[in-house]
Amino acid sequence: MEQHVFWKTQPIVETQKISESEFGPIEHFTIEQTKKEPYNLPDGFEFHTLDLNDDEELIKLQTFLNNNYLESDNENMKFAYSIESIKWMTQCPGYFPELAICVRICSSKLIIATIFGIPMTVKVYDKIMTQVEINLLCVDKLFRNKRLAPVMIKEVTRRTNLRGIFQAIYTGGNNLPNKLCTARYYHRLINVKKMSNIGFYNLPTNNLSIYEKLYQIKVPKLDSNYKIREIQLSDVDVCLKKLNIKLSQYKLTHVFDKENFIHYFMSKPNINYTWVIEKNNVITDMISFYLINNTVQNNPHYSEYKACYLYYFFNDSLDLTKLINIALFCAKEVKIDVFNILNMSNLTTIIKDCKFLEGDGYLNYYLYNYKCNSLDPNELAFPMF
Ligand code: MYA
Repeated sequence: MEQHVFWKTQPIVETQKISESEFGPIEHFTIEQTKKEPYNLPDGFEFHTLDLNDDEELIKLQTFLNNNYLESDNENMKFAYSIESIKWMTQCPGYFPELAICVRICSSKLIIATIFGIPMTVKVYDKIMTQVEINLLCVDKLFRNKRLAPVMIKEVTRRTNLRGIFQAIYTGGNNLPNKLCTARYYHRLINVKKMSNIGFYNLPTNNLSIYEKLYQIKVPKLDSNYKIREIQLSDVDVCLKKLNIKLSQYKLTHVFDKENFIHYFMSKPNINYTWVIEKNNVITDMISFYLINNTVQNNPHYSEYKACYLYYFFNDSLDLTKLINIALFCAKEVKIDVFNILNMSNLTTIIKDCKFLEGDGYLNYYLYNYKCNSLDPNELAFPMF
């Protein structure tokens, strides 16, 4: 912890083994003691709250993120969020407008840093609480390593505290002292030729047709009493109930209400998709995924690819392998090139049968101002954007 100049000042603890009676907030803050004015920024910079209903602001945000957020090590592949997917990620029902924060250069109004807090109901072990999920922390490449991130984090904390919320959940590829869980990425190639050609996954190019055959997506074989279809509004009550029952078995998960369920699970083309499986006209299984477009640079054949990430599911009837194979089939139908999962929620059991390849990326999960014991990925059902 000592080397973390910022984090050592924050209410976090290094992972340890404690008894369940000690789980809970690390510090007991109140709204009254929360600072009422924004944190100071270096001269020439200002905090600005982004108006997520203003298309011009959204375009500026999109440009900033797509130039500065996540990219491959060689910078050839970059996330390319659409405006609609940014809105979906950040504007859930009951979102707090003031947690869409950016730092701008005062004179030019150019965005040089962002951070977002999205309220959600989170279950940690057996406690259910309102937290914010922190996401899209990003500093312009030209302004990195200048200690701007700690100011962004402190400002989003201050604004969240003023809402009476004192805990947060966040993820990152980086190693911070209070790591709660580490999950690993696995990838299922769908468009083998494209993903190999752009260097997403290196396969022997002289034998590509063998791999194309190996990774061919097959039409799911189901008994005639099963039907696969996209979710409809009339499915919401039953799916919400079944999903929350399934999620209640995990030690770190999201608890959905109806409004949030509709927001996160009704399919929106090129953003997120949910399929349900009916057996004798009764919904028994559900699976969803969301999509992130990526740009590809320096490639003569391809300029983009579509990745999707497994989101939430329940399977009361089908085995998990069958359900994931259905998701792969549906993903191919909407032209996804690669299907990504994290090895949480017992998904390790399907990796081999569904032909997922081990990735080199890891995702660490963290809680802010809450102590509890670390988790095995199988105890977690918490996909994050
Ligand atoms: S994860 C996505 C993170 N974004 C990217 O990876 C995009 C590309 N990278 C960048 O834009 C920059 O490198 C970032 C850091 C912005 C990441 N989580 O300003 P600095 C600490 C937590 O000189 P920069 C996501 O969005 C670092 O350990 N801390 O660094 C979730 C060091 O502190 P210390 C981080 O490289 C974000 C200090 O900042 C992260 O210019 C959750 C260095 O600052 C990180 N990802 O900028 C945030 N990266 O010396 C926490 C660096 O102590 C939320 N640092 O080690 C906490 C809860 C808040 C709400 C609470 C409410 C109750």
